[in-house]
Amino acid sequence: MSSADKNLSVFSTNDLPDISNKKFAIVVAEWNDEITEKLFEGAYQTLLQYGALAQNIERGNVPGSFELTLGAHWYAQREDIDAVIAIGVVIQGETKHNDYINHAVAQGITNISIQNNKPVIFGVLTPNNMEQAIDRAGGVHGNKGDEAAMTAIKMVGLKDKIFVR
Ligand code: DLZ
Repeated sequence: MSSADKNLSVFSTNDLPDISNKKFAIVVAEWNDEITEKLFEGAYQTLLQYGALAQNIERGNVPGSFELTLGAHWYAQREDIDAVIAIGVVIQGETKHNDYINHAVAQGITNISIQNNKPVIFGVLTPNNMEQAIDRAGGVHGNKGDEAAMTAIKMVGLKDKIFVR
């Protein structure tokens, strides 16, 4: 399915783990905040809906998506945090910046996830324009924040399944 056809808020919810004792951090880029606030809200509400406790969800803001990697790394280093969700929006085509930012953040988040041995989720929209961003921030294509939170939940569950006996 192409991403244009996918609704980001529709996912399989079979066999989800109990996350009532899991801690999550959500790192939010302030650039394009009219969109990132909606993504944050989607992620936050999805974690609550599937069993996370409000006191177990922390939020930290960073200025732009480029800083998501370091912000997420700081949270991921904390023993008590089980998963980190990085939220940002980089509009393609506005400046050359987007190539550098998108690649750096995607690579950075992959690296810190592996270094810290815990899920660090890429909740970053990379649309061609603002309309596509709106469509994926609670619009016709659902909410990327919902999908990022569900990914965090599933990865936390998989880690426990593999390592906790
Ligand atoms: C500079 C910049 C540009 C041009 N575009 C975006 C964007 O679309 N989305 C985003 O999250 N951040 C953008 N930034 C800011 C950078 O991520 C970073 O915060 C600055 O380059 C630091 O000076």
